[in-house]
Amino acid sequence: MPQAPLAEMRVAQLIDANLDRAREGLRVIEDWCRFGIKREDLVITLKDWRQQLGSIHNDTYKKARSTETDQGIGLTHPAQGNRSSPKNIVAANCARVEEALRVLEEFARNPDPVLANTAAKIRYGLYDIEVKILEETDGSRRQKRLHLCRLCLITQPNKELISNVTKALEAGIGMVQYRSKNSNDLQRFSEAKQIAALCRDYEALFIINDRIDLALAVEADGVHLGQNDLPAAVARSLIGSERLLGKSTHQLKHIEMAEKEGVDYLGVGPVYPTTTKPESNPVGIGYVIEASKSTKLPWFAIGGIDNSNLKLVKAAGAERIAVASAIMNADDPSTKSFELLKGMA
Ligand code: 3NM
Repeated sequence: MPQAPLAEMRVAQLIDANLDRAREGLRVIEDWCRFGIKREDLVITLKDWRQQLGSIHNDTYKKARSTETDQGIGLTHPAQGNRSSPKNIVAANCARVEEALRVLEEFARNPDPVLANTAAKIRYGLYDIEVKILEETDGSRRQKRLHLCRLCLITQPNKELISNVTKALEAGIGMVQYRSKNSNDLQRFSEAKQIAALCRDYEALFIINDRIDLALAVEADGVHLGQNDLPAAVARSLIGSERLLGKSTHQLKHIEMAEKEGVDYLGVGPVYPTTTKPESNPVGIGYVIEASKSTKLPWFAIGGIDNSNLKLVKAAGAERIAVASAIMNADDPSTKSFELLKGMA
């Protein structure tokens, strides 16, 4: 059987090694997009690229493979040990794939122009995807969820707390705020930890009322403060820029102030009388109308909201509502959450 000339054999070996490198690296990036940032759109493209490279990774290249003579096998670089965060891992693999594709472009140009063109096309596409992945921070993910959220459940101490929260999440609520004024920290920590895990499973935001320490301890998505709580600047310095900061407002002056303070979202209420916060006087539907005209921040109408007044609240301009008793005291929190979500659609 005639042997391929040595130089051709070496080029085939080099192409084989770089096709492996590119396909493996793309798989790493694809899995981060699937499980880490849940970007199905990017997964589809990455998978397609892997398959394109797979279909031109033909037997000629695989047969040229010789692990015995490949001097690079088993060599590691000190930088490989520094890939501690998913971001570093993704960045390193993007670089690895881009380099491998560049090598393929150079060496395949004559013997295999289809491969060279495919490698070039994927390399340019990957530069764009890399930027998209690196822009996908915890903060941007939380902001996106906040904008999409229509219904926030405010928890109240309740024997069925975890079960009620689960039912509301099953119905599709976008945010849970843990609020517990009358219990001890051990109980708060245990409950908040369970709800944080549930929210992660259902891809809903989890916010802690008042307690920054608790929010950090259970890795919540943010903190909600009242008018008499810590100044927003202090809260922000503690929670950082990636977590959400919400603030209750009861008059236009509070909205203006909260905007200057750089909070991420507002509570607007209490719209109606509420037994959940009996110390607060209702501000009425007029304040909802004012809020809808005066702020660009995402905001939740809150206080005494239920099916009976939902239409009015929505007509006043509210795109989001926050509700405690209507869901927590419902016979069926799941159906109630469905109804409220439908009313806000
Ligand atoms: N904050 P319900 S009203 C916790 O206006 C809370 O800042 C409000 O509970 C505010 O849905 C309120 O049971 C109570 O009325 C919301």
